[in-house]
Amino acid sequence: MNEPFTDHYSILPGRELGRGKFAVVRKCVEKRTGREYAAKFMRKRRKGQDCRSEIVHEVAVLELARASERVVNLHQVYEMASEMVLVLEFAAGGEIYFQCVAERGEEEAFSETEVKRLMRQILEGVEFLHRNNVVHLDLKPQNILLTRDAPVGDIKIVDFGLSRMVNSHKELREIMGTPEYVAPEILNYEPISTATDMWSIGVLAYVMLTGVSPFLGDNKQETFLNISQLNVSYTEDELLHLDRAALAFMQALLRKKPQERATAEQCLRHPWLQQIQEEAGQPSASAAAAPELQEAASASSALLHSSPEESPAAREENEDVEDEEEEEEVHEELMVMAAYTLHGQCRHTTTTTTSSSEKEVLAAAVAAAAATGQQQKAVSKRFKFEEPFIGGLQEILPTGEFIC
Ligand code: EBD
Repeated sequence: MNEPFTDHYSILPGRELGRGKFAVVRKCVEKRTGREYAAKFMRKRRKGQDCRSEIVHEVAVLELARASERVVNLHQVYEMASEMVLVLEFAAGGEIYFQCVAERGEEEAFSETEVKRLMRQILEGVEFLHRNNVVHLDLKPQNILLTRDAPVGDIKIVDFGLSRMVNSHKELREIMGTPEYVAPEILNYEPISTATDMWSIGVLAYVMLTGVSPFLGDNKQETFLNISQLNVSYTEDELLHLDRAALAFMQALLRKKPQERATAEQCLRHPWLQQIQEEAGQPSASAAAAPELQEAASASSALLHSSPEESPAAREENEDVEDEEEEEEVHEELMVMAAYTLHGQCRHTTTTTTSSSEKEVLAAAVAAAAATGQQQKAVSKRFKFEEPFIGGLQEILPTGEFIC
């Protein structure tokens, strides 16, 4: 399809749905049918490198995932000289992010019953992806959209810009993701697997249920340290009113060893998700549904402590200095570890190589944070409201923008 996109679609005026460094998402209408879509405009050249193949990868994954209702549908693709346009299903409800950070007890925040229904849908999507050897690697509330918001609709998983194929013959190691949601193995430059997504699902469940980001520190180093030390509190006020099965669910996922985490399939059979229709506050089904998950809670509790009020004295934020150039500001918090990926290679080449400088630099950063002293405690806290929020789209291919 080489006809210009604008022959067939009108771009609706008004706010962008999302924006990243190399992509803009806008609402549009197909002229022939009057149907609404979201058009994702993606630049093919980024930092002087041809990144067309990465966009093609994203398209391929979306095509593969056409069979799943839980993944945003790809309608058409247009290729122009310098950009490609992915015409995607329009999800009118937007990101679940806003309901996650809404004040608890208020109208806008999800109830536990709602979270269960949405989490089940998210797991259905992730189970589909994993069954097809796709790992998403950037699961977070900004990448889970709703078909409508009142009443709350169904979920659609979006943004496959960081996704990868995994298979048993080839090891995949990379450093990427969104700090609050990355699994410990990413920080350690250890192999990535479907379990890497399951960690993010654990973080997602925590955030959806409480509005608190469990590993968020005052800066990335602290966040990474909280993750690698499994500094997470299961005694926050926000967790106390929850079904205990909800805690067990999160604890089955927030485990350091990937092989110990529950799979998407196991999660779907977890007691917490068995009685979707039940009233909020009612006790959950018996443990019989997935006995293999029951030990998780006790096994990990030894590692956990409640979070202190203190946050460490302000240290210099030495990150992101390399990211001065081009285009709009991008939400800092959502950025991937720019500081650790400064060399000039395309990230497709970062698989399997040993003793990568990335690994060393990242390990050094985590060690440096540890060395500042106060770090044996959890420093998790709420979302940073003070930071500007720009449309919700993190940069597409965040690693790429530094490496590509
Ligand atoms: N906010 C966003 N998307 C919306 C709306 C509000 N509808 C979409 N934010 C958003 C978040 C992540 C990405 C893009 C936009 N319907 N369909 C889409 C958006 C497809 C995914 C990242 C673009 C109402 C991506 N891709």
